[in-house]
Parts: sequence; C-alpha cells; structure tokens
Amino acid sequence: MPDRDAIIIGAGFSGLYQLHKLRELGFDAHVIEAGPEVGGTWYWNRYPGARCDIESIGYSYSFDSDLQQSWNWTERYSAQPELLAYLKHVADRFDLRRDISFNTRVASMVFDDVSNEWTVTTDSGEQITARFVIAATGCLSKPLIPTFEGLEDFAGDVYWTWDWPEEGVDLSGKRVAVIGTGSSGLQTITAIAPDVGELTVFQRTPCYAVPAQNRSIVEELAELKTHYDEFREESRNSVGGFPCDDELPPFFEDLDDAGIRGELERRWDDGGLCYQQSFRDLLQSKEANDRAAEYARGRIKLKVHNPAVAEMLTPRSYPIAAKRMCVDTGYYEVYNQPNVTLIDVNDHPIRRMTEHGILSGDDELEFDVIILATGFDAMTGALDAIDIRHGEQTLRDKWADGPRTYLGLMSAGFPNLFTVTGPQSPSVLSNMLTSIEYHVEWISAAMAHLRDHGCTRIDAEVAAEDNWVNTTNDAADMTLLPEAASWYMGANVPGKRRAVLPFVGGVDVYKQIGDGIAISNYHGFDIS
Ligand code: NA7
Repeated sequence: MPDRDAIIIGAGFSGLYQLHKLRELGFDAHVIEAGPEVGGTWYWNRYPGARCDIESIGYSYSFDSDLQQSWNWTERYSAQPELLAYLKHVADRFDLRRDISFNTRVASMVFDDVSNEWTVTTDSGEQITARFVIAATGCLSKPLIPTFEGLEDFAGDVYWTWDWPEEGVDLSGKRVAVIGTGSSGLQTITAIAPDVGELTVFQRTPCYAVPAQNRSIVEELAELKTHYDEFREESRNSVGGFPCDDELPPFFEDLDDAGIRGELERRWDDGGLCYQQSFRDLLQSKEANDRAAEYARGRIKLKVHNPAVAEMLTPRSYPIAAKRMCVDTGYYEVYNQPNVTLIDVNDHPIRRMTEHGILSGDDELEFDVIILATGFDAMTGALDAIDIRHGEQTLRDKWADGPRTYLGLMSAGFPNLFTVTGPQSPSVLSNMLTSIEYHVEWISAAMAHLRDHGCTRIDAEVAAEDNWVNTTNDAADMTLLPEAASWYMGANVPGKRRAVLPFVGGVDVYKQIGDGIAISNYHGFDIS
C-alpha cells in the first residue's frame, strides 16, 4: 500500500480545495507546498498594487455556501492582501494545514507499473509513495527571469514582482526602473508612481488596459449574496467562467454603426474584462476585433496628454484580447506626471545593466532600484521544473514540442497524474476559480470511480489525447490568438515551442465535453 492515496502539489486555490474535496470523499491526501504559507500566486505576488482582474464575487470558492455567505469582500476587485487573508481563512476553517508540508518542493516523481504508485521525492530527499499525484501547481507560477547582462553588477536594489519582500519596500524619493508592462508591471507602476522620485518604464509591447472601475462593494454585498447560487450557475455555463451580461450577437448582426459604438462605450465604462466579450466573435472576426481595438486605442489617447507618449502606449501590433488584456486603475494617467518617463525597448534596447543603472540604447540611465515584472513560463513551466518520469519517458521530453494532454487533465503515458487547470483546458482564458472547481470536482469523482470499481490505474488513451490536441489546435486556429506573441502561445519564453496553451472553446463547451466523458464511463481513459 502506498503511504498516501494522493499527493497534491501546491497549496494555492487549487490545492486547498483539492485537499478538502478528497478528505470529504475519505481519501488520505497530503499537500506539498514550496512556500512557507498557503496562497500560491496570492502568497508570492505581493508587489505594490497587486490585485485580481476578475471580480471578487466570482474569484472565490462556491463549494461551501456558509463560507460564501460569511466572507465579506470589500472591493469589486480584491487586492492581494484580502485574497491571501481569504485563503488563510479557508485553510483554518477547514483545518487544512495539518495535511500540508510547507517550505518543501517536489523535485522528482517516478511511476511504478507494478504497484501503480508514484514515488515523490522532495528537495530535502524525503520520499513518499502515493496512488495519485495531483499537480495543483498553478498556471503562472514559474517566473520568467530574463538574462540581463550585468544584473549582478548593479549596485542598487533589484526586486521581482513575483517575490516581493514581505516587509515591503520604501521607494519614496527613489529613482526607479520598471521593466515589463503586463498586468504586474501596470499595477506596480500605478501604485508606486505617487511615491517615487523618478519612474522610468521600459516597455516592449504596449498592452490594452480596460478601466477596472473598482469600487467598494460593502454596501451592495448583502444584495449580491442573495443571488449567489444563480450567479455561480451562470458562471459555470458561461464562456469565460464569469457572466458578462447581455452577451451580444455576432458583430454587425443587429447593430448599426452608432449602436456598435454605444455597446463598446457601455462595456468600456462598465469596466473589466467583459469588454473582450463585446462581440461574441471578437476573437474570431478580424473586423469585429479591429473595431473593438480601435475604440480602445481612442480611449487611451484621451487619457494621455503628450501625443508622442500616447502613441507609444497604443497597441497596434496584435489583435485586442489575443494577449491577456490588463485591467487598470489609473495606469495611463501616470504618464502625465512630470517625473515619469516611458522608454520603448524596441528603439532603445536594454543593452546591459551597469553598476549605476541601465545602458538603454546609447545612454546610461542611473537608478536606485530596478523592478522586474517580466512574466512567467506559463502553464507548463511549473511542471517542467519537476523531473516527472514513467519508464524511459519524462513529461518534459514528451512536451518538448508543446504540451499533449487529454482535456488538460492527464497526459498519456503518465498514469494517475492529474493536472488542475493544465494546458489545453480553459484555465487562463477563464475565471480561474470556475475552472479550478470544475477540475477538482472532476478529478475527485474520477478517483472515487476507480476506488468504487476496485481499480488502481487511470491513463489517457493516446488516440483520445491526439484527438484533443487536434481539437485544441483547430479551435485556436479559428481565432486571432496565434497572431500575438503572447504567453498564451508560449511565445514569451526564449526557446519554448510555440503552441496554443489554453483551450479556447469556452468554459461552457468544455464543461459539456468533460461531463459527457465522465458520464460515458470515462471515455478515452484507460482504467484498470
Ligand atoms: P506578462 O503579462 O507576461 O507581462 C510581462 C511583461 O514583461 C510584458 O510586458 C513583456 O513584454 C515584458 N518583458 C518580458 N521580458 C522582457 C525583456 N527581456 N525586456 C523587456 N520587457 C520584457 O506577465 P505579468 O506578470 O505582468 O502578468 C501575468 C498575468 O498575471 C496576467 O496576464 C494576468 O492574468 C495576471 P512582451 O509583452 O512579452 O513583449
């Protein structure tokens, strides 16, 4: 008998719920977590201004009605401290900590065909055997650390957004450089701009940032809670795992020019990522996409006083929403401050770091602090970091030309290993909480099915996996997603094979497929 029924890797939103769910079903599960605390993404990403870009009422667990009713979100979009407090509360409320090993990383795991068990080895050399391993390792958890020449020569301080000092950093009056203008960079820049002495932003690609229209929801929360069940049901059956009201018909079907503009304006002013659902075919139709992009560009221009800076901040090289959109809370206005400078690294490449700062083009710019907000090796990075083996094969090698999974839940040849929100599932294209809960419940039900039928092994069939990979790629090819060099495509990591990482067909469609497969006795899975 193995030491455990299941080892879960990671104690973020996925891992905590997975532990709770498996316990409920009578399984003996244990979590291994690299950090000293629960929280995952929301433990590590504690940079100034860190905030979720999905609304708090949706970016939270739905599995326990009492939890849902008792927890009081204060803002439309939760800031990192509130999300971390919530996850700590969940860990305590459900007594999860006694089954979590903190400060421990999984280094390697090997599957044994005779016993149908994984042997998991941690970075301290401890070995644990388990029937199942569930990778709840997160989609954006392996930082992308660019190799800037001379970084070690820089005499000032260097900070990474994904591992900000817990005690905070006093940046007041300092000369600060920020590299990266994705969500982390944007939020950091917006938060620190009022305090720093001088701020210089190094931008490689401008983002499309929709206003958050963040606000206190303290007054409206009681009313929101009365509809929680309907809201969750709608979320599970929506395209993005979060309902965007009045989804429009395909572009132009019913609206004249003024009507289209009016809809875009309404969505923009309402705030948040529902803007990208202004038209149902916004990611399929170039015409619809151009129209939404043009409108967004116009709104950026209105906010930035200097036309040359506004132009630098205006995305033109890729379709809107083909890279993850950002949600801003005063980002563009930062560039109206006299002490803020924007540098396009395409015109002025970062040649190297120096003792005093950054050699940008031909100019050496002096800084006290450099902040890196350069993103993640998305979706596959955290799994690639573990040596996962079955016989002669490693998962890393199998995925060298792009991930191959069945439903983003398993990869053929690696039995009894599940991935929560793995590649080729909707994951990062959705409200993660909706997708996480669906996967945790699907995996737990599959494990219970095996137990109930006296089985000890489940693996994806190669044919089913091939079919799913083709489906995922075909669905992506019908969209504009491949036109952007984004982390959705693995394009941000030097040397990573370009392949679409998430399933673009929507949470609702994915759920129908996943449910259908489970009901049909796990069609496409080999169970023995
Ligand atoms: P992102 O969105 O991947 O952003 C990383 C940013 O860093 C992006 O602007 C990159 O430019 C830039 N970058 C990366 N490497 C370099 C180098 N070498 N030089 C200059 N600029 C660079 O990561 P975030 O952490 O901001 O956000 C991740 C997700 O978290 C986000 O999508 C939300 O879902 C929450 P690029 O665009 O690649 O040209």
